[in-house]
Amino acid sequence: MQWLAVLTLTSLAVFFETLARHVALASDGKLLRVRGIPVAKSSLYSPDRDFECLDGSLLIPFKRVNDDYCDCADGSDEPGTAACTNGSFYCGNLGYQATYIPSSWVNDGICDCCDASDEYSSDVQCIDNCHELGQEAWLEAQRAAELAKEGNKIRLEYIQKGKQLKTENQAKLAEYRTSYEEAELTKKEKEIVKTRAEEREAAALEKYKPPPSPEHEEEKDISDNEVKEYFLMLDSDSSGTVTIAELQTRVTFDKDRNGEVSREEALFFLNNQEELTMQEFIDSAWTNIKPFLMLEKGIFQVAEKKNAQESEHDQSDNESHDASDEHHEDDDHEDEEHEEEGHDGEVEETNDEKQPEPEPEMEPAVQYDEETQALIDEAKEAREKFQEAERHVHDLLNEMRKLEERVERDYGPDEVFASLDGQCFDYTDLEYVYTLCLYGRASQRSKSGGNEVNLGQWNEWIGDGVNKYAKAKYDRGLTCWNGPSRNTIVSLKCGIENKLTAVAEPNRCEYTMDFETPALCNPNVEQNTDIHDEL
Ligand code: MAN
Repeated sequence: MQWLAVLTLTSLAVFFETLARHVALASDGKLLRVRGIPVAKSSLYSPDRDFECLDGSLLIPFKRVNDDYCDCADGSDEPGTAACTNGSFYCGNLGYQATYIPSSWVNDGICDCCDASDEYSSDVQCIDNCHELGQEAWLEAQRAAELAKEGNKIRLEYIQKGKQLKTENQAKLAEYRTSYEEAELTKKEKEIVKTRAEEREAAALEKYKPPPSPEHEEEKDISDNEVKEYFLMLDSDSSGTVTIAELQTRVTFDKDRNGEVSREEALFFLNNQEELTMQEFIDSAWTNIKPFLMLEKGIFQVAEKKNAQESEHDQSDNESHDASDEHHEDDDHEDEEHEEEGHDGEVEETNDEKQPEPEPEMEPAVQYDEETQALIDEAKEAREKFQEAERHVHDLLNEMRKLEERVERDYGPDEVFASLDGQCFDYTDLEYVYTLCLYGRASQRSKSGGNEVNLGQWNEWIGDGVNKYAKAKYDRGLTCWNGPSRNTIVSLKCGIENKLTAVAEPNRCEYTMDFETPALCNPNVEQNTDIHDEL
């Protein structure tokens, strides 16, 4: 038994040491025992001279040390009795871990020191079990050392992966930065092309606009009541709010005229809200919507009306658009008449749209002359290319931000935690399944169903000194009813595999989690076995 041999040698050494701690040599050469003090303080308790209270407040004859009467204000004259309420008694605990207990515990009938030294004159029979405790502690220390050695192999792999990830991320980031600069340039170029194409398109479309007449302008102006009516028309399910989905059924909001109203387009009109009440609509959305509605009334109604009616007259109208440029003046005039019809048509359509109607026609059916159509197509293509370039810049920026965050993240010594970033672990108790995602979030889901509850978002490492990576804080979780937002403190220690081993909620909405990981198995660093060092 290897431990026995080691323990015996250690024990002998400690025994003599401890013996020395408990005795003082009197002038007659006799060993005088001074109870309750360690060897380091024995020179302060010399039987050859008066005793000076350790706080320097009083000098008393040595015979008054441990005479069961408290003389010193700091309790230092009675380390081995319970006379002073503020004194402390030193347990040598040979074979285990020396410790101090309050002097008031001396001879109180309870065994506090494992060597039984605190109950030297009480009725209780204490058994010296320091050796057993020492043996257990020694075994525990052995197990911890073994675990650290095993786990260390995995830790070294993590370090290798972590360093590799860091290099890769840095390289990727550099690439993204270059691509981003290029993408920005491309976007600017596409923007110039788009602006020019749109200018040409707008100029060409001018001739399709009705000539401004005061009467016409007045008609087009939209009164407050009409805004409300318009809101009610948009609110097709009469829910009291206008939503993105409701806007997406209206051609009016197809800003880029690509045949569909995207979520972004709908958000633009709803002032970046998912839905708006009538008042919010009037206050914040109307300003954005009005110009488009006016434009629609000015240009597109004719088309919609024409579509609806499919009149013979429209046929001839279309034909007239196909005619040569010289006839444009006339065409415009005809358009104007139809637009007015269209305006009437708008009211009809408005009423119609209160019922669940099929989606309105998305393509404006105005037949433009070839040259105008070509400019419209060109502008459309330029817009699409610009949007594509814009999306590319946006995506790159997102990726770059994510990577920057990763590159700057504290992955511990030698990037040991890097390969665990994003990995999640579960723990199930009677009521909940808890999930911990490293560098992500902690969450809780009731076993009886319901939504996942956010117990906190990764924040930072908060361990003390060399143990910085033994504790992590997750906060900004779901707000507790009538309380703060939920948060979780994770305690980490060495383990052969990554594992969430315990979860508790010591205070309402404040959680603790215990997590084992090979990332913390380092034989060169003190393992968490308080006793190991004391033997
Ligand atoms: C939920 C859970 C519990 C928490 C209460 C607070 O039931 O998140 O952990 O204590 O809410 O109301």
